[in-house]
Amino acid sequence: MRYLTAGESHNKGLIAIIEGIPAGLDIDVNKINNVLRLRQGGYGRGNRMKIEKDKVNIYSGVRGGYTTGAPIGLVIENKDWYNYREIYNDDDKMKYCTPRPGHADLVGMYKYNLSDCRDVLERASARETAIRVAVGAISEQLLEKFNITIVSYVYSIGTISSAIKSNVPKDLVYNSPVYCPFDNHEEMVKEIDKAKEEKDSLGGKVYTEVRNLPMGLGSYSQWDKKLDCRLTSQVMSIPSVKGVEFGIGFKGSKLKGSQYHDEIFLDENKKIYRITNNAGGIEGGMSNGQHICFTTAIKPIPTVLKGLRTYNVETYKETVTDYQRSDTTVVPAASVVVSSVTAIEIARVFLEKFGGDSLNDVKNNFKNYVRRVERQ
Ligand code: EPS
Repeated sequence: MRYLTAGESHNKGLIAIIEGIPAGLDIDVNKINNVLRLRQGGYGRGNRMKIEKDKVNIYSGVRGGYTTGAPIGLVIENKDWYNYREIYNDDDKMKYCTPRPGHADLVGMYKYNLSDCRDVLERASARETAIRVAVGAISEQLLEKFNITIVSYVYSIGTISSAIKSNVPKDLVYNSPVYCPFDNHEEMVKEIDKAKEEKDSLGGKVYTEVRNLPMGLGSYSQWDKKLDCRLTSQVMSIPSVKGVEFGIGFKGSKLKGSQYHDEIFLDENKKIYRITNNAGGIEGGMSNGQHICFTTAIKPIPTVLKGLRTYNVETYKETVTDYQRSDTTVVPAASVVVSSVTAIEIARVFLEKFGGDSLNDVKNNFKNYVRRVERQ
């Protein structure tokens, strides 16, 4: 399975083509739109999200509600395009000359030999993640057929943090305005309000858990087949993500081997089990049958309303960044994107191992493998 996206933040819309989803998968469009709604939400979002009502249009590859095995074409329209339609191609009206530190604006302009940050920021905007969420929602619907679920939640915003817990129900996450299933989510809301008043932005951390994945996805045999490498590259491709740690992550570097490693036990039926999951469910670049778990660090977004020091690319004078409408924090929204890209990569590795042209073929391949692994 592979996919590509196209589209800009204020142009007509966002597009994806997915190839390799097996035939015979029933697609629930409402479920896709529900995840799109979650990505638009989360406390701390700005005014753009009041304009957009992201809904996916399936242009190809699905007939009568089922995939046909043909490439799936997806489109999400930008409602804000309507407001920009007459000026979008007007260099003077759309020009953005004060590159934001931390955004792609400055380097993108030099790299592509452009004279306007607008040509960079339109594509570099995190708006692109909307269409990836739609691709992720289809991937998730495939994984659900195999009882594989993915849950991401926020556990830290600014200076407010909670301890991580495993097996948190998804409903609990989305009952919270900041997608944090713990009691201190009210404090996170206050932290966001304070940052908004100060015209500043906030980062945070997200925990992700992949449940019921059988052992043996990914491989030690080549660097680019390792599951942790593959998941990390998907997650790091989300704007604002600055770090990914599996299991107990960096903390593990302070432990001794005898403290860190997840020892292997057999129950009375000779079934393997562990009592710790410090490695985050991945050993030798392969899933080991435990939950896959990792945390993601998200930096505060670069559009800071009080302004950051920069220079004007036309006048070459030092100045501060121009006022732009903005989110105070994208951490809750980013948690939805992390979950979506995780679903995409897990579906990709899953189909590499169990792939077939139809869902039935995949089910048979999966069943045979699980039977063998459980017998051993
Ligand atoms: C976003 C749309 C953007 C921003 C945000 C994400 O809309 P606009 O630029 O029109 O306000 O709200 O973009 C960024 C955080 C960024 O760094 O570019 C969206 O749909 O998620």
